[in-house]
Amino acid sequence: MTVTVAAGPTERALTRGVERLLALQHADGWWKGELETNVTIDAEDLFLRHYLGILDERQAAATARWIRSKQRDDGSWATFHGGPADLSTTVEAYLALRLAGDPVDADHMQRAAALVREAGGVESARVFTRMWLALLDLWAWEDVPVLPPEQMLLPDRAPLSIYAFGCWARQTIVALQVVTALRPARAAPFGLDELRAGPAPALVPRDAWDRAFLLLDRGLHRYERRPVRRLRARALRAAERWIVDRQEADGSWGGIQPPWVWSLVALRALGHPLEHPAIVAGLRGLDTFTIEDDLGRRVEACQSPVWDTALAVIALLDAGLSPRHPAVERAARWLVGREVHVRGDWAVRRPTLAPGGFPFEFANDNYPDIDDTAEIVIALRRAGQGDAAIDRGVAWMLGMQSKGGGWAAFDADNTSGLPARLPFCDFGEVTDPPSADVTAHVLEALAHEGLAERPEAKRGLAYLLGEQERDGSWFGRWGANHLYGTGAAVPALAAVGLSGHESVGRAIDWLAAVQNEDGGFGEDLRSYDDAAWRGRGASTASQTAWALLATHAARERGPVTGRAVRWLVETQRPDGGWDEPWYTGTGFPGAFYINYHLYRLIFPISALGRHTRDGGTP
Ligand code: R04
Repeated sequence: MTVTVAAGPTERALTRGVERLLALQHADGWWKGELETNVTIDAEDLFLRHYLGILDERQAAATARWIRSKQRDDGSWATFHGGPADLSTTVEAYLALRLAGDPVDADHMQRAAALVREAGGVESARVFTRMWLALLDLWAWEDVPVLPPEQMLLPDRAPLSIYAFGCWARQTIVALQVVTALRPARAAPFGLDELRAGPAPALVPRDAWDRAFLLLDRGLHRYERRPVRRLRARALRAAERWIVDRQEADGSWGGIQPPWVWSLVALRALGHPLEHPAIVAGLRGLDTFTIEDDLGRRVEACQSPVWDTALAVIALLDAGLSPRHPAVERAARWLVGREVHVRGDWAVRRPTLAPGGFPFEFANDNYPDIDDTAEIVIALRRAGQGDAAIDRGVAWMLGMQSKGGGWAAFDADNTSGLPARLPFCDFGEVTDPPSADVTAHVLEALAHEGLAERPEAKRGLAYLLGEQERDGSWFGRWGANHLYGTGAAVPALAAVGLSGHESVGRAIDWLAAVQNEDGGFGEDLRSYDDAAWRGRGASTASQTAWALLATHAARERGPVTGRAVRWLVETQRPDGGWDEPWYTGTGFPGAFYINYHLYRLIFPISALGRHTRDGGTP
């Protein structure tokens, strides 16, 4: 029963938060917070435009302003707020500023260049960075790993077929097959000698696989000098068709920047003019991912409208809004219309499964996201809309379960260990294995649908319990980090009736042990590399809310909960929102992080809503 107490501070905070969220809804029913990542995305936008010959001085200046505003005191750039110097990011930011006209002898440029040299020079930058340099004729294509387009001719289920890679890597690889085969370049109007530090130490193979793949790369480099002409031509045609077939309605590829910009480079390198419809649509789409305000010009690496909207609907219902509230109705109706009715790449592993998933972005028919589908099933059921879409979404999720019982983001059984061993793959995850956070969301959705007794749910539960760490927490693959995993897993366990399970008790003990002095919760991104940082870091609104989702599900009403609620109430801004410069979203652990600008509002509303509606907080 909902207990309505006289509006105390918690209720007032909740109301203010809800009002702010309602004010941010788009007229069509959706929400979309800025998806902030790092300046490589902005730098690469300038590289792309330089290569295509469409770099506009005004755009370059506005982007340069943004990039300069993110420079650290030591002259470097990081990949997230408060993060350490990152060599590849600094190289790309520096070169983008050079393209925009910043002089080599400017103080901020000299500090950046010195830092690059100290950190090993361009020679030690990641493969992607060196490929961009090659496109600007600042690096030899010979000195990047080879990605032969002949890979397209492998059977779909072959060990190193493109379908052995996660969809984000797959789409980038097909574009890069074309690019590394054709070796296009448009010279930058400057050199980069000031960034060199001498040859990078040769890679030392650690085992037989490393040796095998280094030999393969050497062999491929030799093959590249005299490819079999007819085979090469056929492979390039296959790659081109694959790329053109996968462009989305908004002009993107997969709704994410890396395959998008490299696909545009590939199409141009194949000889298509800028007027080619795919290039026109691609460039126009990029404009819709570009934000320009007084802070400068920047490009979103991805957009999260479907994800944000599903989570916002859940939050508003948690806060006590009626499913018939017009904002909820409009949002739910918009969500129903986002269902994907066609097969995507996922069908390679599940050829007989009917479509029924939902994407993360406005347009991504080829790669619906299992995580989004789970949250939408929950949101729509609670909002009382889209029965048929819910059923298809559930059937699709059930069919996308991986062999081990877990669920991944975009594919089933995408777990090969081979892709990560290629010399090309030196950045981020390249496969899409199941994770605890996605599995927890699916399990919660299945339980919500009354399907907790289905064999798929039982196997999902076993997977999830098996993923619990010895300290009682769960790893967060797509959110930072053990607070995100635990904030997903405990509500899922509660949904299947296990709120009193010893595993939940251990999770709550872990939360109690990592709670900050100030009552909030925070987890530094260093936790991905160093277990000492698990659950530790400056308190943030979203991470405090995740902890509260767990304590709520565990029916823990003691001081841990009370202090965390108080932290949220006391740190709320007068406008109903929260500040959150810290990144709490994860693209690739250890490599690519995301600040989802609505997380700081949506998750506190869910947490405060659930806690106040269940009888108030201690
Ligand atoms: C939050 C959970 C929903 N779902 C994950 C979706 C995340 C959407 O945001 C991104 C996805 C991305 N993928 N790949 C990249 C990427 C960036 C995002 C990516 C980034 C850099 C490079 C290559 C790929 F912001 Br380089 C899938 C589970």
